[in-house]
Amino acid sequence: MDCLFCKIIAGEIPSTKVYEDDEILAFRDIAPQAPAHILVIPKEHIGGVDELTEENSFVVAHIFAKIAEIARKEGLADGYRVVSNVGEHGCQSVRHLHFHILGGKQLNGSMV
Ligand code: DGP
Repeated sequence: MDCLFCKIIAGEIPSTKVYEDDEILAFRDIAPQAPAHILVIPKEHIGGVDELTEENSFVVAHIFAKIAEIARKEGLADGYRVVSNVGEHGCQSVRHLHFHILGGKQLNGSMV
């Protein structure tokens, strides 16, 4: 499958890893939009939030538990934003489920 994030998981494309276990990988975004900008992805290929089901969504609970841990380690005690873009209207550019952690500065209050 020609998926950029699957290639990052396989080590075919280098990344700056922040956290990894059997189920998930967290790495720094190549084009950071905040002082801290980390992507957290499942190792299983799931296209996006729109491909989550009762069968595969257990990994999302794990991802969010680790997001809290990662944010603490990154020193984001003052807060941060977790975002998952979905599909064309959501401006999703990589069709592999991912959650952006954005922080390290006062973020804009507007969501769109
Ligand atoms: P989205 O637009 O929500 O699908 O986010 C995709 C993000 O992936 C975007 O913020 C930039 C990031 N990205 C794209 N290519 C690479 C890459 O090769 N390495 C890393 N670390 N991040 C990438």
